[in-house]
Amino acid sequence: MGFARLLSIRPSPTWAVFLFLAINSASVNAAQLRIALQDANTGQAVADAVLEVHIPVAMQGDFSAQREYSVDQIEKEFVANVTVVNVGSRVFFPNSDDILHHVYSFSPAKVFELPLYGNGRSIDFSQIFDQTGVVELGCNIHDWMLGYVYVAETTLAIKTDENGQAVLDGVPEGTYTVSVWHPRATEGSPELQHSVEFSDAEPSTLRLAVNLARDSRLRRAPNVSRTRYR
Ligand SMILES: [Cu+2]
Repeated sequence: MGFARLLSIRPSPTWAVFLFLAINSASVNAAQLRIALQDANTGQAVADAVLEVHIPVAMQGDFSAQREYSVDQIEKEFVANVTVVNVGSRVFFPNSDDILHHVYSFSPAKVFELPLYGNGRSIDFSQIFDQTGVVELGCNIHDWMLGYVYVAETTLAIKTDENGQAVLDGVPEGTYTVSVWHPRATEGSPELQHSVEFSDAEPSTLRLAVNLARDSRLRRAPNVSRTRYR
């Protein structure tokens, strides 16, 4: 019986330590970015801002993934208003409304126009975003509909929540530029580019205040007509 025991391989404290080290080594040299963003004028939290960590091109291969995303159309708004994708990803544009929408973009990073379509067929329509940049979405029927697809170089980009906060894990150690983008951030705002040192010893925290232009977006038109376009 003692002999049989010698031959069997069982989990032991030694194995457990080995396993722990093996799992942990995969995340060694990964740092965390923590963000808190507020409006420089009002002090209010800024949601829907995108922060991107710009790593050298040679490193980007390890931080790329072609994923699938969805920008819905709900009650004549794009939902979410800002969607962060990494380059090469596909974005679907479902239409959850019982009316027709006509999605387009004139942005250099992705010029496209989807057919006019309503609820039901909408999953058929998608686009691959193969250039970095901000793509502004509009609807030919509803002028106030405005949305954004932020196409990042890598997966190292994240959007602030309603508290103006975001946490990005898995950033490689090193010093990189972190950019801040928001649809209403004013040009020349001093807080839009930062050099940040990342270390796995402790999170890198950015507490930022940005200047935002007033929200000049056209409010939705009153629902005076019941045509299929409204
Ligand atoms: Cu529309």
